[in-house]
Amino acid sequence: GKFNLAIFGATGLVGQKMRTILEERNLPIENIYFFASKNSAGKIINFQSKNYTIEELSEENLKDKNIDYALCALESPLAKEFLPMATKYGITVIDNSSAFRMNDEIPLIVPEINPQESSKGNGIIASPNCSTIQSVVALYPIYKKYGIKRIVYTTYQAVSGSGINGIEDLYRGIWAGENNFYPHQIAYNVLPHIDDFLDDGYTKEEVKMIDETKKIFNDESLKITATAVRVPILNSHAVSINVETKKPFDLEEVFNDFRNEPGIVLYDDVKNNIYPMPTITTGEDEVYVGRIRRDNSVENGLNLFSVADNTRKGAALNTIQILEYLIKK
Ligand code: 2RA
Repeated sequence: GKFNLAIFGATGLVGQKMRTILEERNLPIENIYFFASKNSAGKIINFQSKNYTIEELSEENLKDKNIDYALCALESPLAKEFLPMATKYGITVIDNSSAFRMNDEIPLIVPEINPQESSKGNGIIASPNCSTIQSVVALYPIYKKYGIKRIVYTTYQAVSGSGINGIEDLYRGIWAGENNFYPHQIAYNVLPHIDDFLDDGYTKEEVKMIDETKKIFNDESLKITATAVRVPILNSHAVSINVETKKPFDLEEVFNDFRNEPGIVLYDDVKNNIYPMPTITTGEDEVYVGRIRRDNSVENGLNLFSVADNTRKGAALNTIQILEYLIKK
């Protein structure tokens, strides 16, 4: 049936993308409310050719609206501040932020993999980090059939992962050789530095990929390492994945496994220069997988390359697919 929906953080890049995708997918929405910070309150935005006034996200503005679901595009600190309160008013929140992902009571959901977990939790459902989502979607057919011992991730992440600030810094770098968001100029450069560094020399982004992969597959035995790199492209993340399976595999069979997996486009015909690229995936919903080849340096080794639109499947679309699963139940 119809339901009342809220977007928390409606004016940021992910919040705007949530609105775009909701326009595309025509969910049975009764009423929709757009919440943002105080300085965005009062602005008008258009949705399904109707004008809506953005409201400041506050308990006062939430409590009497009978909202059923909220898609949260807030940064983590604000998500921590507002989401527990929102669930007090019976709102089920699907959260794109990293605030609650590793909380044992909170399910971490990729609809292609573990949708059934979303019925757990206390009203908050976490959506994984963008680079994690496109990696586990690509790995799922392998995990299901051959088991996985070890994963090595290397990412090539677009500046849109940092929102509007990242996009502006790329242009600043191109036009003026300057930077004031990233620690160094990103234009004509790569930064092996996404999110904060930890004492062990890893970044939080790398730890997110490691911890979230284990939680989504519900498999703490997985051996995983990651290197997350910011690259000077506007949109779509790419991830080079080296994986060691438990069981032996036949490469032709692996190609077929990818061919039949929902949410994946097998894009691999290197004799014709066909392989996943950000210019192909931007604007698309699926995770594109290619460069599939055996890694002969280890037993049961496989290399693959996963590319996806980090603001769609990596963020807004994944939260909306979780919502679609919940309303169908
Ligand atoms: C990034 N994955 O790309 C992080 C957050 N979206 O910056």
